[in-house]
Amino acid sequence: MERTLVLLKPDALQRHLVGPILSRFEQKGLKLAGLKMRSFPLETIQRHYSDHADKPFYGNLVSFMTSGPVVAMAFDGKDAIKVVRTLVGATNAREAAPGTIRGDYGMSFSNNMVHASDGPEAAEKELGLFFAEAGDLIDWEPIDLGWTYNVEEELS
Ligand code: FUP
Repeated sequence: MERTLVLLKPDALQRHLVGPILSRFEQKGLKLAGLKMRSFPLETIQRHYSDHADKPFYGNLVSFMTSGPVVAMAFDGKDAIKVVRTLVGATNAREAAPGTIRGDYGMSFSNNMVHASDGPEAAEKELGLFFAEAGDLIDWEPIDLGWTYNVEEELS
């Protein structure tokens, strides 16, 4: 099982898309392991996007991400990082495939509603940034786990 970080960006909240987007992940079979709405401190957002610090769009990206509240979510699942990235779709929402979150709900490159960790290293760093407090992340067992997966082939 893998754990990954998803952020619903300020545009997702302004456009009342928190419920529809969260539903996509839940309905896929991913398990919610953490959920938090905050106006995150500038420093948290800067550290989150530190890989982009030298890019021309970094300033606008950080301003956008601190322009309103963000919903941080952690999801568990087999290959969760890749599964979530596939559900989210291409960065430019205008080019994202129909059926993906960005493809279905967005028209913008920068206001693209969702962030999702792009690999195990990023997931570990980002989960540590947004779910740093004790009790933020919860291990629990959904009763349908044995129906969501094939127990012998996928869970043992
Ligand atoms: P993604 O992994 O799809 O979230 O995209 P990136 O990590 O490459 O970029 C992070 C965010 O920076 C994107 F969601 C949108 C923004 N961005 C720009 O505004 N302009 C660019 O040229 C690239 C990224």
